[in-house]
Amino acid sequence: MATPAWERLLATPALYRMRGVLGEPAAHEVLARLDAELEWQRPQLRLYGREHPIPRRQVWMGEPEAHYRYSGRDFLPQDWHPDVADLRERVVELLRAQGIDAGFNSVLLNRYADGDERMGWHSDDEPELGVDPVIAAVTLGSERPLRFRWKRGEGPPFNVWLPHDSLLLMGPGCQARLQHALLPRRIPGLRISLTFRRVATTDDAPA
Ligand SMILES: O=C(O)CCC(=O)C(=O)O
Ligand SMILES: [Mn+2]
Repeated sequence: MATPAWERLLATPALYRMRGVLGEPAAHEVLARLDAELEWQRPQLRLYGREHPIPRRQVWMGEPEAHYRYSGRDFLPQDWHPDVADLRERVVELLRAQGIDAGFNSVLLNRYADGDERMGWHSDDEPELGVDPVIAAVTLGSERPLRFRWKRGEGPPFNVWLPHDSLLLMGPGCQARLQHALLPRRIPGLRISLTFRRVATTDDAPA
């Protein structure tokens, strides 16, 4: 498959977008299969001492040793779905062509049924992601903006629109300097995102 072009959104920290990751009809077929075949979960999050269901559904997937701690919970990964395993290979190959050795061993899949479902402000900077992680996010389905804001007010907040079948690369520095959120918007339609990560495993050498 031909390699589509990267668009540079920011040079420092590196923020890049690519359209047409899988091409059609593959991208729509993968969206439909992931929606139908995954065990989508809505875990409870503890916020100010109270439990709330998260405003989206999610699946944690990856290598068996890729545990993930989130809001005080330990999530065990589900086995790779074949489409997600293929997509990981595709993303890793696209990044390798840019000289980035990502080594993703896991992915958080988020399922937003419509524009009411969302993810709040955060950086992906959990300790198990290591120092200065590279994160690659594939969007399938409804196009929505991912909103970014600078932690130290270096500039105004900005939107990155993520169309169906696109890939967003958050490179070195992104998590340290920026937060991101998928805010509620009056945009109909299902959206699934896959944020590929490398989490430290018990096999990794101690830091
Ligand atoms: O759905 C998105 O594009 C954002 C997901 C995200 O930020 C995450 O999984 O950490
Ligand atoms: Mn994130």
